[in-house]
Amino acid sequence: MTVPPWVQDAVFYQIFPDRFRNGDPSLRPPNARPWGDPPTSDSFFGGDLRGISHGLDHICGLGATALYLTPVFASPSNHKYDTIDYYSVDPQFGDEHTLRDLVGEAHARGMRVVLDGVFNHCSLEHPLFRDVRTKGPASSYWDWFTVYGDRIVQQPEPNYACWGGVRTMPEWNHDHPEVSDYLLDVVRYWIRSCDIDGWRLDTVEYLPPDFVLKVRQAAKEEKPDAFVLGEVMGTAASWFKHKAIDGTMHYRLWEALVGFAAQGSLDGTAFSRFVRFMWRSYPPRNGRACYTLLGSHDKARFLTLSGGDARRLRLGAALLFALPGAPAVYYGDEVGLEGGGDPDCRRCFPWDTEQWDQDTLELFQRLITLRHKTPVLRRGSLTLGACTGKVASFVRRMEGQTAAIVANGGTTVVRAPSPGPGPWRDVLEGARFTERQLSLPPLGFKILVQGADTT
Ligand SMILES: [Ca+2]
Repeated sequence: MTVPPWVQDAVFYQIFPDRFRNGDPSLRPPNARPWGDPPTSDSFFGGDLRGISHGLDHICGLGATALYLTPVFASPSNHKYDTIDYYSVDPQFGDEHTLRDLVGEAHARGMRVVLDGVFNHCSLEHPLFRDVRTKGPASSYWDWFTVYGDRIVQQPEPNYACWGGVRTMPEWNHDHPEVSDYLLDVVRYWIRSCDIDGWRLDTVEYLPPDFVLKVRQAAKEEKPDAFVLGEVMGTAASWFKHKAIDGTMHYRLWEALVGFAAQGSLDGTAFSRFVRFMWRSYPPRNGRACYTLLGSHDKARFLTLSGGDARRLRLGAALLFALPGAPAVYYGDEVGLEGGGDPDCRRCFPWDTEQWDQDTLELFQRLITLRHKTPVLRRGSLTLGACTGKVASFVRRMEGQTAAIVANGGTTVVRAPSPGPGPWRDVLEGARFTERQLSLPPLGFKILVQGADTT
């Protein structure tokens, strides 16, 4: 199994396109809300693909090297997880040319672009499902869906397979060869037409593994180093065993980071042992290709889960960028954007820099720069240092370089053992470190490196 080598060196930036930036005011959803209003489950704000192009300076300035966009294809909703037409960019976002331009601009900056593939289900208004609704079993597409009866019934309960029982999201019948072919053609089409670099597969646990395997094969046939990232909420070990995906969205690590850094509910030992357990649960090539995150469109913002305490967000970020995986920044986290659960975690990006938490932004930039210039943080092994009380300690090793992070999840000053014999370089302080013990302020951390120079 070959996992694309670029992924282990990548830093992702996730964008919810309606909320990142309005780059083309002529593309305006009906009833668009003023930028920055509180989002609701059905509000639109007018962000678009041109806006993402305009935001590339900010994203590159942060140090991100890959974009993950939530769905961009034609759909009636603001989140676009209910597709109407897999072959059209949603007209509120732009068109195929705008997407091709965006990918081209990203590539020119050395960045990759991964799109969201929602292949489990479609919209109630997808033309093929409409055909089934209208014609019943006489429709040529009747077998493309799973209907329990001889006509479609939506109320009070849908009588057809639909995602999570949501009647507006009928599920494809992937066992039908024509359905599989239809969706696999979509996988190929956007790689060929816009040169995208991979697919994030929505709700992959609901898809037949054989179909997911075919998606991965189709993507690699079009582009050998295409990345196939699955949204697996539980453990992804069986998906890796079957070589169906390259990496997963690492929500299990996210839970641990929230527990240790945001909420203080996990102590240093429990947190670090869990992280090591997760790392050992996956083949290293897949572990390094896991999309590790502090936030996403499906979770309350890390800063909000931290009770608004930016020190906790920074502690989470330091761990995220020092641990294995392909770390991701959810748009706005880097400037201290807050938000509770969906839909509040999908607020508009604040382009007024007066609203930014500059200290947090600067730390994200420093951590990402450090990660890019320190190979051991991207490719090294993972072992535990001395973890006691609220202190977690991780050591990363590869030939010629060692790094360590010691993190204090508690709210008092602590002294902790050095992760190993020095001398080390304290890379955030820019100082030589030779002590046998180190002192950490409340919610503080230290990143130490020894071996090959990182400059
Ligand atoms: Ca717009």
